Amino acid sequence: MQTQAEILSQSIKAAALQAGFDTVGIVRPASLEAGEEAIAAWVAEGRHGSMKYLEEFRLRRARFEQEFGEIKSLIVLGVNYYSGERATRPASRVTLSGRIARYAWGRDYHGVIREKHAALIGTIRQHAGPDFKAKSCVDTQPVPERYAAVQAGFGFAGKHTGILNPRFGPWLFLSEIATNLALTDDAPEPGTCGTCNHCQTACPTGALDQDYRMDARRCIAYLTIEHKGAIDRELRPYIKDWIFGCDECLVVCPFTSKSQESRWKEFLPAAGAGPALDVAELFEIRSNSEYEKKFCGTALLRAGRKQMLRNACLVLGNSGDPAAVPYLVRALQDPAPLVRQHAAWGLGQLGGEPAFRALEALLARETDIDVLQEARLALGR
Ligand code: B12
Ligand code: SF4
Ligand code: SF4
Repeated sequence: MQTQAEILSQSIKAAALQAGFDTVGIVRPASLEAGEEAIAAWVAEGRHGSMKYLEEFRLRRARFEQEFGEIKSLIVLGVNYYSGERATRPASRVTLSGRIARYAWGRDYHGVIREKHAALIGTIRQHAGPDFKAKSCVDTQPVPERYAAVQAGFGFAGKHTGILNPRFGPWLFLSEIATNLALTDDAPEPGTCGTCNHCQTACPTGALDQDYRMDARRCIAYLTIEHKGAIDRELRPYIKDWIFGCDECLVVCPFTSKSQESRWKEFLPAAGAGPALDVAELFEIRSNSEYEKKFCGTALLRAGRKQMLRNACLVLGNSGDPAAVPYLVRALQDPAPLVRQHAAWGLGQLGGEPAFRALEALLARETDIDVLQEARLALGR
C-alpha cells in the first residue's frame, strides 16, 4: 500500500515530465550537507578565484531558509540542452569569430526554466493543498546543484566535474523547486569514469588538475564569463577562439555520444546568439546599453560589453590572421582600459608593421599604467 507522500511524489514527477523536464528526482536538504562541505573545502583552497558568492554559500543558505521556512524536500529537475549541431563558425569569416559554449547558444536558461517552474508549481498546487509553499531555484540560489543531481539519481559527477546522465550525457541544465512538502526521496545511481581521463588531457589550460575537481582560476569558462579584470598573460594563448565559455572537456567525454537533441526550442541556436559571434560586429557595439539590447534574453549578458571585447581581443590575437589587425587597432581607442590592454596584447601576438606603428602611437598618448605596460611588452620592451 502506497503512502500519501509516495502518491504525491509520483504525481509531481509525472507532472514535471509532462511539463517538458527531461529528468526529475527528489532529495531531502539534509542529504546535501556533504555537497556543501565539498564547496567549502574547494573555496578554502582558493580554487573559486573571484566568485565571492561561493564564499558565502552557507550564510546565503541560512538566509534562504529563514525567509522560506522549513524546506522539507527539493524537487530536482534536469533539462537536456544539447542542440544537436556541432559548434561551427560562420564560413565567410573563419578566424574572425569567437566560439560560444553550447549552454549559451539559445535563450538564457535562467529565465526559461523559471517560467517552466512557475507553471509546474501551479500544477503541484492543485494536488498539494492550501499550505503548499514552493520556491524556484535556478543556478543562483545556494543549492549545490550537482550534488543534488547525484543524490536525486541523475547520474554521477565525472572527472570534468559535470553530471553524467546515462540518457543525456553531460548536457543537462539543473534546477530545483524547494518545497515544504515532505516527499519520498530518491537514491543515487552508482557510476564512475574508470580509467578514462579524456577531459583532463583535453582541457587547454590544465584546470582539471585533480580527479573530479577543477581549479576555476584556470578554467576558460571562468576567465571569459565570471572573471571581470585582466586575464593572466600565461593563459591567454590557450583560450584560442573561445569568446564565451568553453566546452572542450564536455565534447571529448564519451558520454557525449549518448546525447539526444533537446526538445526545448528555447535552447536551439536560432533562439539566441548561436554557436559563434562575429568579432567585427562586436567592435561596433559602443555602449553597455547597446550591448544589453543586442544580447537581451541570452546568457551573454553575464559578461558585460568590456569583458566581451576583452575576450574578442584575445580571440583576434590568437587568430594569427592579419585581417584582425584593423579591429585591434581600433580597439586601442576604446574608452575601457581593459579593452585597450587586451587589444595591445593581441597586436603584439599578430605583429607586423601596422600593428607596431599603432602600439607606438598608443605609447605616446596612453595614461593607464596597465595599458602602457602591455603595449611595452607587446613591442618587446
Ligand atoms: C561556480 C560555477 C561554475 C564555475 C566553477 C565550476 C566548477 N566545476 O566548480 C565555472 C565558471 C568555471 C563554471 C563553468 C561551467 N559551468 Co557552472 N556552475 C557553477 C555553479 C554556480 C556553482 C558550482 C560549484 O558550487 N562549484 C564548486 C565545486 C566544488 O562544486 P561542483 O563542481 O558543482 O561539484 C559538486 C559535485 O562534484 C559534488 N559531488 C558529487 N558527487 C560527490 C560525491 C562526494 C563524496 C562528494 C564529497 C562530492 C560530490 O560535490 C561538489 C559540491 O556540491 C553551478 C550552479 C550551482 N548552484 O550549483 C553551475 C553549474 C555547475 N554550471 C553548469 C554549467 C553548464 C557550466 C559549463 C558547462 C558552462 C560552459 N560551458 O561554459 C562550465 C563547465 C565547466 C566544468 N568542467 O565544470 C551547470 C552544470 C550542469 C551539469 N550537468 O553538471 C550548473 C549546475 C548550472 C546549472 N544550473 O545547470 N561553473
Ligand atoms: S570548460 Fe574548458 S577550460 Fe574549463 S575545465 Fe573544461 S576544458 Fe578546461
Ligand atoms: S571524459 Fe572520461 S574522465 Fe572525463 S568525465 Fe567523461 S568519462 Fe569521466
